[in-house]
Amino acid sequence: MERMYDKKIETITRSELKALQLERLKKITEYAYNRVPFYKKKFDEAKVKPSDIKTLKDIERLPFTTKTDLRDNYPYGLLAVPMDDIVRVHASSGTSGKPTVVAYTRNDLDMWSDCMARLIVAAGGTSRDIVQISFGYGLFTGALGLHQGWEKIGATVIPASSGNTERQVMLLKDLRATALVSTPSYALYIAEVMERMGIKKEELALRIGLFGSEASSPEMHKELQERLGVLPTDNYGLSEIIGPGVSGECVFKCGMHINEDHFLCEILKEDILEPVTEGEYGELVITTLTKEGLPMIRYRTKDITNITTEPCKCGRTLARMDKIKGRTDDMLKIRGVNVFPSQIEGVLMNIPEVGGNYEITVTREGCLDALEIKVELNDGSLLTIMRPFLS
Ligand code: DLL
Repeated sequence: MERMYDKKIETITRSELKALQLERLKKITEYAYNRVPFYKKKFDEAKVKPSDIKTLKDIERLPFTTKTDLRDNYPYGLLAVPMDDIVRVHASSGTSGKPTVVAYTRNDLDMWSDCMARLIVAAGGTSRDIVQISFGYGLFTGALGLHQGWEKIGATVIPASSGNTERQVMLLKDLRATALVSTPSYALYIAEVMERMGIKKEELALRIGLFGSEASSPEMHKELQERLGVLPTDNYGLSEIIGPGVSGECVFKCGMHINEDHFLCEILKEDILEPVTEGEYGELVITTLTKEGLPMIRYRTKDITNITTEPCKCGRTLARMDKIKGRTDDMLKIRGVNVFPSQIEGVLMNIPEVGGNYEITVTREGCLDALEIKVELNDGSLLTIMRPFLS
């Protein structure tokens, strides 16, 4: 059996897990209903009470929550605790100019680090690793999320942040990093810069790479393996739910194990939002079962995937979700940043010289995604904006 961070939960029987999930679902619905006026109103409108939750299937009676709800209640309207109990905020971009703000209590941060620690160990991480975190530190959940998880397992963390890629390569080489954490496209870019600098992968000590926050294909993973000498694994999450730490691949790389004792996942048919049969693709909807600061009931991620509960070779019984196949909306992820075309439109339409038509194209610069925007001006001429907002 593989090494595990929390064997008791990671190998729990499906029936014990379901019982635990039901107990927690009852508690969190009660908690959200009593503490967050937004949920009380939504439940009342849907004519459902927390006491109606008697089985896991009863979750289908609860109303959904969306990114728009977070935006409408910006910045702290959905919090279930007084601000005094909040110890951290993060944010991600929303559909308007305002970011989506998320907040954590002390217990939320502990739960988050435990979830991360499980995924890190599943991906092959150990206390002996020296890990370079090349996600941007700041409001983005990626860097601090992974950072706390690696520290929790006792590894050595290099908080390199992103950018200044030649320096990243120097740090990887000189500080003898054995693990790399970044977006998959940035890892490929690091490989490209390393090759340009005339440094061979054999000169590095890298052995594993935890990549996430954007889609990566098996071909991309093969390339990462060849060019950086790492065993790459994919990990998934979103700020509204916790950040990274929702699910991640084990070394067998056959789907991302979900931390199901904290995140109850449903896959719903895209158009009618009703459950699919196991294995079918649909929209992932997540309910946080233990989060105190910002509980999320049936949050529509808009991400498309499927879930299997078939046993995994690693011995974990936690269900696995497939790589994200796409989105049900038009959100783009460009270099780890969520970009909504409507945000760009909002900016363009406030410029008096700009006419009504524009075209957004996602292009490739080496291994990195980039945006190009063609705008029709009022005088009939065409303006091309390359790499808007990206440094
Ligand atoms: O990207 C959290 C994260 C950080 C996950 C680091 C993994 C590693 P947001 O910025 O809120 O949070 O973006 C969430 O990114 O709804 C997906 O559309 C996309 N996404 C995240 N991970 C993956 C992945 C973080 N492994 C949004 N594959 C999500 C494909 C991903 N898409």
